[in-house]
Amino acid sequence: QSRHHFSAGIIGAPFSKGQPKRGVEQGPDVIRGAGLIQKLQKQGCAVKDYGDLHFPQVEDDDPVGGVKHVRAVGRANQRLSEAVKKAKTDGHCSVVLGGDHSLAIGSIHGHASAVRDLSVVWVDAHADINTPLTTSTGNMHGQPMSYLLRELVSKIPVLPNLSWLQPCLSARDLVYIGLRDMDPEESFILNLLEVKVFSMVQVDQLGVARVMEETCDYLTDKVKKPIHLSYDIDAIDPSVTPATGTPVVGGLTYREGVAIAEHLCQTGLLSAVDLVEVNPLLGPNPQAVQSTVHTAVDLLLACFGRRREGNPPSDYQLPEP
Ligand code: HAR
Ligand code: MN
Ligand code: MN
Ligand code: MN
Repeated sequence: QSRHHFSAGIIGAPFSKGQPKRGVEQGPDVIRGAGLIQKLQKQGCAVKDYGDLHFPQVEDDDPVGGVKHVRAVGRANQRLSEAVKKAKTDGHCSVVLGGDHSLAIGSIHGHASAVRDLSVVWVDAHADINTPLTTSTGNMHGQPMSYLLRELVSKIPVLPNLSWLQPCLSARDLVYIGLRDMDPEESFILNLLEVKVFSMVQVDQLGVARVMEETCDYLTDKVKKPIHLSYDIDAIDPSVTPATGTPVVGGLTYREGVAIAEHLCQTGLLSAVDLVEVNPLLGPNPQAVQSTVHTAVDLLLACFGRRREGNPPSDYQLPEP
């Protein structure tokens, strides 16, 4: 297939309690149902499917200071962290199929505990960096990054079922792409920590190719750390991926979205991927859901070596008459 040998460790995470809409827990089923594993294998990628995690019911999960389902989110992410750590120590690029974006807490934590030091590329319409004290919705999928950043540790209160979590990422090692809907408090935090952000303004002004060059230059400035790609499907424009809980107009095109995944794949540093917020119960019609799911699959295929300019097999011999 290519010089690279790709190996994906797939973890289904059917979890939806980080946000209020039902359906996003069906993400792993519909992404698998669209043939992800067979397509990865067909393009020469080794696949280990760890199946779906089971998240037990958490009793008495009343809001904590307005934050909803803290205990369920905490417990689910503790399990996910262990699963991702296992996939990494087994030697795979970990792939977490969400589920809502609160799952990034466990995914990034588990990845970090396996590789020590990593960088994160967060592709999203949203920054998901509210703290439990700045959130206006109380939804945990709008907060995961605040729990992970070392610089914010003094701003995070003690929360039930989250005491296992230690911040494992420095703001210097984070790049956002595709942002266009931040709360004012989130913009304040991004400025305060001087986080590298390529919002849709920069995508418009620079083009996606230059955004990716600058992203990689920035992240690999000193040492080449493993890259964690956390891909929220709502980064893509809702004309392409409408089946998601919080669509925002003015997003990445299909081509820009795929180009981001292709470029990160070609760094050889891609070490873990999340694909989250696909909700097959949303979207106006079945075609809208299909477009969303197929785009999610194509993003993952690009992460594992598929290139639009062609994929010549390296071990092929032309038949002779
Ligand atoms: N900023 C809002 C909040 O904190 C909306 C967050 C929406 N998040 C996602 N993930 N869909 O990116 O609730
Ligand atoms: Mn998100
Ligand atoms: Mn989002
Ligand atoms: Mn590069």
